Amino acid sequence: MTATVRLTTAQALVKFLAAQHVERDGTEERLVTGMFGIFGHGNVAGVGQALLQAQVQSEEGATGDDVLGELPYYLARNEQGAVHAATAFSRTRNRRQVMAVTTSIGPGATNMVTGAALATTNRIPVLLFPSDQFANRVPDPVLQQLEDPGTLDVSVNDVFRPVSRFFDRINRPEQLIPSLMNAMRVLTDPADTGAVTVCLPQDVQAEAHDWPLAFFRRRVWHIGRPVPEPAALERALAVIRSAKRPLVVAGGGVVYSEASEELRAFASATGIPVSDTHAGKGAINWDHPSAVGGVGSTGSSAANALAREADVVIGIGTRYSDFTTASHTVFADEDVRFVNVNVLGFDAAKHGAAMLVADAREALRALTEGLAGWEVDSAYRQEAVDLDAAWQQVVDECYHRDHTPLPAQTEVFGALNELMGPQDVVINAAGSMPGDLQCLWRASTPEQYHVEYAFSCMGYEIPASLGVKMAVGDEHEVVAIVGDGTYQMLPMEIATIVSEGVKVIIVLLQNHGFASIGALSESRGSQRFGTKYRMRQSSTGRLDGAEVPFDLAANAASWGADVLRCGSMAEFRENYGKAAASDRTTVLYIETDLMGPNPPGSAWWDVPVSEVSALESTQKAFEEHLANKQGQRPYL
Ligand SMILES: Cc1ncc(C[n+]2csc(CCOP(=O)(O)OP(=O)(O)O)c2C)c(N)n1
Ligand SMILES: [Mg+2]
Repeated sequence: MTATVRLTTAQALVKFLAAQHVERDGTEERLVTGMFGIFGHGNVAGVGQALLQAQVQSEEGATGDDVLGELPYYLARNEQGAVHAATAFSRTRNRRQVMAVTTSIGPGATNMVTGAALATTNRIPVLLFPSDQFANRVPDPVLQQLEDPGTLDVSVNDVFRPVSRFFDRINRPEQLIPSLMNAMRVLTDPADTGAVTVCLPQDVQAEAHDWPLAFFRRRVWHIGRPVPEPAALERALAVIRSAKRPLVVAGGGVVYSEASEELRAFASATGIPVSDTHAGKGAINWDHPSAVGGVGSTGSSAANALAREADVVIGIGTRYSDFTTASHTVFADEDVRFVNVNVLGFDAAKHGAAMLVADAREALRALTEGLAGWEVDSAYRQEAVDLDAAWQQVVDECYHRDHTPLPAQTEVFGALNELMGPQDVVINAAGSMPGDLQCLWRASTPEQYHVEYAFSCMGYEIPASLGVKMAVGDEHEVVAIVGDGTYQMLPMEIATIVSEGVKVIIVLLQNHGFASIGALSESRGSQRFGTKYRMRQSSTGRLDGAEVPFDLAANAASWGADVLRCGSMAEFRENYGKAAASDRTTVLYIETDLMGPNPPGSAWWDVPVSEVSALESTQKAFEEHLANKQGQRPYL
């Protein structure tokens, strides 16, 4: 007879998660290291009871088949923040380890949808357990249940389907077995990974079942490194060997595969210049002779000049977002061809590429070996070096502008870049900051640069700083840069950070509005309408009165952080030193100029402009838009 243990579904869930491990390159560690969450009636007596039992049993050193194992619990303030923290943790661990999130039903569950979409868009694993309405339907409709007169087989949790790479609902306890096995498979598959959502009806969580003990055995999931197929490798090598002006685009896949050394070796041996995306920044150190910085809409003039004339683009671990291709304009050579290295065939196939469906590290080794003896012309090598040197002068100017009366935000980035160590982490996601950071940040390691620019979600930064800090530990500073707009959207995880005794540095850039969307609005003819935080003025009826009299620094202090107000760049630098020396979470508050100046742009971004308009500003912007669209094309 099969040996079994009688546990609730929620207890079985915790016991299973505590037994999962992961292996890559010979290192074994826990796969699921903890669970964030917020309890409500949907999960307090099910998952909540199981987490408590796990804690009590481990405090008591209990032994026996019904011992659940350790799964630390972290109380978040907002479910969206919980998912961001978990996602940032996993990204920092290069997708080797994950955190889970438990929520109640209804709004607690749907609050996670944005976080799930962010994780899936970024191809980062995160494990979500939204609670769900009763599977037995006896007390329906329960508090927070959405009713559909046309079907009883629907709940708000169905909105997770398109934003999850794996979705399931546990309507009977025994369904947990195949569900969790598949959940672990997806979490640990670099090609398939993203948000994994397993909905837990509130009655089923608390229901007992006799589980086979084998379900809970110590299990190791292996993160693979698929090698390139020999014929595909030959095809890719032939394309590269025929190139006169090749350019690498290094994406997040290089970082997650931990292939920096191989990328540097490939670049040094072949002389091929290497540009990067947000997720790939630092994969090659900024001062490597082949590094030319960020490419695309907010890229460096060096990378974009090379991209324009590249005859072969070698994309490694990139999704080719519109910011990377400058909306299909930056690769301008009529006959440009692509070689794409990616674990996911979907990405490898983009732009009619010669596909190498493989792990970045394995593929780079094979390409370097296959190209032995081949390199680009020394004139081309030198051209890349010269272009980068010219761009580095622009970076220095942006870092040290001495702009008055308020500093430009690029001066803040310069100070941080100079003050932070190579293993410290800078975090950002939305606003005008990612664009500046992509072209200005000098990343010496991939760990240093954590900008979420697939979903570019305002509010990611503060919860992400918690997840990153949990991943990197106390020796490394973790610095979240947030705009005033982002701050107002999701500041509350500062309370979680403080209550967990975690130390991060938050740099709050106050410019009383949207520098980003304001500038975009102006350039697209919409005159910065609705992009400033101003009082509604009765004479105009518009939001163009005085600055709104709130004090975000005082607000940050109210969550329990130390706050240092910085009246100048000199004071900012001095206060960064204080924040770094402190063991408490510190907010550095600084007012910056809403109007920049920002770094000079060298590529376009396609944002549609109204084709007909009664406004002259819009008509003019539409003409410009049409002219810019001329350079746009499919890559076939
Ligand atoms: C959740 C979310 N809502 C809306 C947007 C669109 N958006 C992008 S940047 C931005 C304004 C950000 O303002 P702030 O944080 O002050 O940064 P700044 O633009 O001033 O640099 C908005 C609304 C977004 N990226 N994310
Ligand atoms: Mg702002």
